[in-house]
Amino acid sequence: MATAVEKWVEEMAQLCKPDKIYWCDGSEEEAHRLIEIGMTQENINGNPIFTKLDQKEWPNSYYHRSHPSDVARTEHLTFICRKDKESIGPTNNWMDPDEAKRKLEPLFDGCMKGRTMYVMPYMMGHPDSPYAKACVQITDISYVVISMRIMTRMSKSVLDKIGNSDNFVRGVHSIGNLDPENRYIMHFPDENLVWSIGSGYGGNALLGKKCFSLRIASWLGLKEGWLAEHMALIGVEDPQGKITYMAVAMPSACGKTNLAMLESTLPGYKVWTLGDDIAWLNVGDDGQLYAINPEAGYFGVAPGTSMKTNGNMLKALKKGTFFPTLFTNTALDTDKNEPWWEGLGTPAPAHALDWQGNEWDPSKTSKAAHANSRFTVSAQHTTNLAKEYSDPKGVPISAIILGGRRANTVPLLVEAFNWQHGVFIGARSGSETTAAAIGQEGVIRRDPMAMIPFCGYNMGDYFAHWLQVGKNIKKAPKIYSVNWFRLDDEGKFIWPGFGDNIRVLKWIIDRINGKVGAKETPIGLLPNLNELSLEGLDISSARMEKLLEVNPSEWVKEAADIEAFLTQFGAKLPEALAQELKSLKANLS
Ligand code: GTP
Ligand code: SPV
Ligand code: MN
Repeated sequence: MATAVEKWVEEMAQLCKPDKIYWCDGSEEEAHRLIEIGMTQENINGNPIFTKLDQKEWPNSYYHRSHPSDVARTEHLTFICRKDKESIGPTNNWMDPDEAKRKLEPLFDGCMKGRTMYVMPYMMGHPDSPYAKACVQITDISYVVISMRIMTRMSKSVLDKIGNSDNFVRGVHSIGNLDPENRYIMHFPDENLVWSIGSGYGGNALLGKKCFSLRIASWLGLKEGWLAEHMALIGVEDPQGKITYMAVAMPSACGKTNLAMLESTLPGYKVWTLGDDIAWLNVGDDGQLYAINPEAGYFGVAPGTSMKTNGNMLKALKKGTFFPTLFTNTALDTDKNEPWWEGLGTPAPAHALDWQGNEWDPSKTSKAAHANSRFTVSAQHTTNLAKEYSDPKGVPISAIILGGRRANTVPLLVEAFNWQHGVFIGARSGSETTAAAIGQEGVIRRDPMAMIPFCGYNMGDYFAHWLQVGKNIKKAPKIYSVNWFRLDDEGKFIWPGFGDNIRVLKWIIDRINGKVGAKETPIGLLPNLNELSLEGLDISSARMEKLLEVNPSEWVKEAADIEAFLTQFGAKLPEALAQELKSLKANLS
C-alpha cells in the first residue's frame, strides 16, 4: 500500500512529468554526488549549477549564479489563497484557492520534462521537539536540494516519522522557464501546501523557509496559540556566566544574522547563537515563553560581511565540514577562483566576473556582487553555536527586540512600557526597504514585527494574537525597539554597530535585572546616557544625544503615517492598539 507521501508524489509526477523521480536521503554522499553532477550541468540560465571554489581558502564551497531577473524575493508575485478574503487582510496578495490552482496547473503541466524530480523529506525544528513539523518538498533543481540540506534537517528518516499519515507540509517547486510573467509563489494555509514556480531564489524556492516556517506557520500559530516570527534567536552571556535569551525581529537585510554572530567589544560578554532568521515561540507548561529555531543553517547577506564586521561568520564560511557552503550571486575572482563581495575587507579582485557573469575589474563603477548576494552555511559551522541549539524544548525568552532601518526619527534604543505597548511598538514599526525583495530600495514602509511580507493572515488578527499570547504568559518578556542605522548630517551611520551592539544588549540585561533606570518619553523608556556602557568608544556625547533623540515634530509626522497604516485594518485593529495610538498622539502634543 502506498503511503500518503507516495501517493502525493505520484500525483505531482503525473502533473510535472519529470524524466526521473529521485528520493533524497539527506546524506553527505548524496550531496557530493549532486554537486558533482551540477558542476557539469547547465542551469537554464546558461551557467553551471555549481562551480567549485578554491578548496584551500574556501573548503567544500561552491558558487552559484541565478538568473539576473531572479535575485530576491518577489512579494508582488506571492499570494495567500483562502476562500475568505478578509482573513488574509489588506497587506497580503489574495487569490481564491480554486482560481490559483486553475492558474498553476497549466504552468506545472509538463514543467519537469527532461529534468529530475527531487523529493526532499525534512524537518523544520529538532525531530524530537514537540514544536517541530515534518515536511516534504519537490523540486527540479539540485541547487535547491543542496540549499535545503544545509538549511533544514533533511533525512529519509522523516518519511518513517510521517509513516502513513497525511500530516505533513507539502511544497511543490519548479524553476519553470524563469519567466517573471509565469512566476508565482502561492500558499494554501488550509492544506499545509505551497506551490512555487519560475524562481530558483532563496525565499521563493526553499519552501521550508519563509513560505512554510513563516506564512503557513503563522497561520497554524494563530489556530494553535503560538507565534511564528521573523526573528534571530540569541543567548547573551554576562561576566557572571548567566545567559539571557532574546528573540530579535528585524526586516530583511536589517541586521539579524550579524547580531546572531556578534563578537562582543565589552569584556566578559558573549553572544551565543540559536538562529538568525526564524523563531517559533510557544508558551511552555510553566507559563514561560520558549523559542526554537526551526532552521538548521544561515542564508545570509554577503555584502558587508568581513573579518572586522562579522568575523564569526567569515570563520564559519571557511570552516568546511560535511555540509557544503554555497555562495550565490557574489562576484567570482577569476584569478583566485574565490568569491568576493563589496565590504569583504579584501582588495577588489584584478579580474572577476560580476554577479551577472560579466567581466569586471576595479575600474568598473558597477557593483561586482549583487546587493542581495548570499551565502548558505550550516549552523554546525558556527563557533558560537549555543548548546541549547539542539534542545527540543528551546530556550526561555526574557526580551523581545524589534529593529528596523531608519535614517532618522527612531532612537537607538527604546523600552516598551509594557507588553501591550510593546505590541504597539511592533505594529507601528517602519523600515527602509532593502535589496532582499525586488522593488524600490530605501523607501520607508510600515513593517510590523518585520512580518509584513511573511504574515500569512490578516495583520489585524495578528496584532490581536500577539496581545492574547502576552496574556497567556506568566511573566511577559520585556519588549524593546532598536535602530542601528540613524545617520548624521553627512549621511554617515552615527552608531558603530556590529560588535558594539553588545552595549545595547547589556543595557537590556541590566534593565531585566533592575540594575539601571530609564527616562520616560512620549514613545517609551529611553536609557540615561550615563547608564549605557560606552567605555572604549570614540563617540561624542552630542552624537549620543542625537542617537537617542526623540524629536517631537518628526514624531508627529511619524504618528500620522502610523495612523494611516493602522486605519486600513478597520474593525480588525484591536481596540488596545487604537488606544495606544491615541496616547502616543496625546503624549506628543
Ligand atoms: P535577512 O537575511 O534578509 O533577513 O537579513 P538580516 O536581518 O539577517 O540582515 P544582516 O545581518 O544580513 O545585515 C544586512 C546588512 O546590514 C549587511 O550588509 C550588514 O553588513 C548590515 N548591518 C548589519 N548589522 C549592522 C550594524 O549594526 N550597523 C550597520 N551599519 N550595518 C549593519
Ligand atoms: C529575507 O529576505 O528575509 C531572507 C532571505 O532571509 S529569503 O530567504 O530570500 O527570504
Ligand atoms: Mn530574513
